[in-house]
Amino acid sequence: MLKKIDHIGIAVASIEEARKYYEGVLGLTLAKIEDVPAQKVKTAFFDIGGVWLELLEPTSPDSPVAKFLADKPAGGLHHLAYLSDNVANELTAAKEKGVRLVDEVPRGGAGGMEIGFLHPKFTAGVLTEFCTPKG
Ligand code: CMX
Repeated sequence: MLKKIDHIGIAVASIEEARKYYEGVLGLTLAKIEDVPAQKVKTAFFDIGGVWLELLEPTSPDSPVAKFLADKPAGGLHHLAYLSDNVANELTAAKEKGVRLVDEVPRGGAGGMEIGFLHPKFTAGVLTEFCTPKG
């Protein structure tokens, strides 16, 4: 079952540059910076009313976020992540409804989460992530 929006992923070329806007203009507080080698990204999290903004900076030229930025150099909305009580069940249910999966099984993501993505061609254009705290 989906519970809420957990986070909004935003692709940026540089977290150091982008955080000037989120901190300096919007007045948000940086909660943490975390490398996620499995996803080839560095992440920065800001809490806004119980929803995280997750800045995503590629750490490798073959990162999915590097590919996104190649098409959209200014960056922008990369994905919406829904908190679920069971990522595997969400993936199975979506597949049964004809949605192409990026992840057939959950994998590790930022913040100790299990995550899984649906392909954006099957999700009305917005890349969809499901996430569940591990354990
Ligand atoms: N949002 C919406 N559409 C997107 C997209 C995104 N983030 N990324 C790619 N697309 C679209 C492209 O615009 C393209 O559309 P057109 O064919 O109309 O031009 C299409 O998807 C490309 O599809 P593809 O060739 O099958 O896939 P790509 O090689 O471009 O990769 C994707 C896209 C989503 C499969 C890949 O980025 C992926 O596997 N993402 C999941 C993992 C991820 O994003 N990790 C980083 C974040 C991790 C974290 O939050 O911790």
